[in-house]
Amino acid sequence: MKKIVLIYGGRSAEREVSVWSAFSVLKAMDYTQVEVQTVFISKEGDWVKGTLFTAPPKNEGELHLSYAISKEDDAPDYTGVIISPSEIYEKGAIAFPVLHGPMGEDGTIQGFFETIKMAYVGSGVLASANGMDKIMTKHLLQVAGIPQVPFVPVLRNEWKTSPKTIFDLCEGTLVYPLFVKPANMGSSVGISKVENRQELQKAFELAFEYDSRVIVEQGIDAREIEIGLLGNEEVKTTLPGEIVKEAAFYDYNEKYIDNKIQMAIPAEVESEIVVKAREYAKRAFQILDGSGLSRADFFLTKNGELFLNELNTMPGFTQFSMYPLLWENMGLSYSDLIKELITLGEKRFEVRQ
Ligand code: ADP
Ligand code: MG
Ligand code: MG
Ligand code: K
Repeated sequence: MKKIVLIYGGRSAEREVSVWSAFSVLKAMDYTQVEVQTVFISKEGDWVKGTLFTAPPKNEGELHLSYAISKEDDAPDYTGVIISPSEIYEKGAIAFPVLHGPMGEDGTIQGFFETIKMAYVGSGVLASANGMDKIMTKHLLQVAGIPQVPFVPVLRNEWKTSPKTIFDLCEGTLVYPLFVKPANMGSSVGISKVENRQELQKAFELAFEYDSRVIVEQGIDAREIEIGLLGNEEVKTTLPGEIVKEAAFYDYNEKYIDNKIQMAIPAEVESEIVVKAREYAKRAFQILDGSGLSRADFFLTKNGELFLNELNTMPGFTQFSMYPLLWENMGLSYSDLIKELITLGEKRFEVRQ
């Protein structure tokens, strides 16, 4: 039996998505081949040893869902034990960190796996850190010649010492509406769309609550299309899917809690654009040093201009999420996708040993 250590929850604001992703993954594992030790990371950062699954969970309760989402103490059946992170190590076992956002998707936990010499699913330290940081991503995409919207990176210290210079720089380089984002976040947390200087000021204040690095981007009116990536040094891409929008942009609640997003898979996009998007996605994955999986998110304007927005190294992974559905559209089922990700993680580990 192969041992999978499924790690979920996490300290980031995206904890809840992670729990739902983990639940889907657990249900789809092939228990004739594997057993799954669950470990959840609480809001406070405690590592809690959960159940050892040798069969799929029957309901979310088995995942201590309410405990994992928040420590509000409405989980009376909770029996987990707090462990030291290194206790997850077991020879031959592979970690599957279904964690989104800082302290999970950003290279920190990947560094920990490297340190204890444990195989793991997904990107390594460099790609995770690069993909999580919107400023670093943009710098790398620039080097790779991949089109993206104009942007201005701003450090908290610059903002504090000379806000007027920053306002002038943003307004001199970009045209309202602008998007203001913490560099190290995901799931729309801390992001604002702004129409004027007053809103820009507020948006900076909010974004700097989450990170000391903020990016201001040119807002554009565009369709959002996404490409799935799967592989290590050799990587495959999917046809694009589209996020069909109604609101100006999806905030965290709309995206994940209210489930308001509609998807079109495959997206109705001209074939030349599909070819370009797949090529840019691949190039981005390679320049960021991706491995395992990623979802490349693009903007597509009415004039057919394509801009890469970001690469998500641990995209939402529930059975209803874009990334697995993109692969399903290519003929790869959710359970086979999971198997493939585990194989890729093991291969990467062997190569690096
Ligand atoms: P996250 O990592 O939190 O998903 P994104 O950069 O993808 O951050 O931004 C979240 C959403 O905000 C996007 O999916 C899109 O709807 C909207 N958005 C972000 N940047 C822009 C932009 N420059 N122009 C138009 N819409 C944007
Ligand atoms: Mg993101
Ligand atoms: Mg996004
Ligand atoms: K990202």
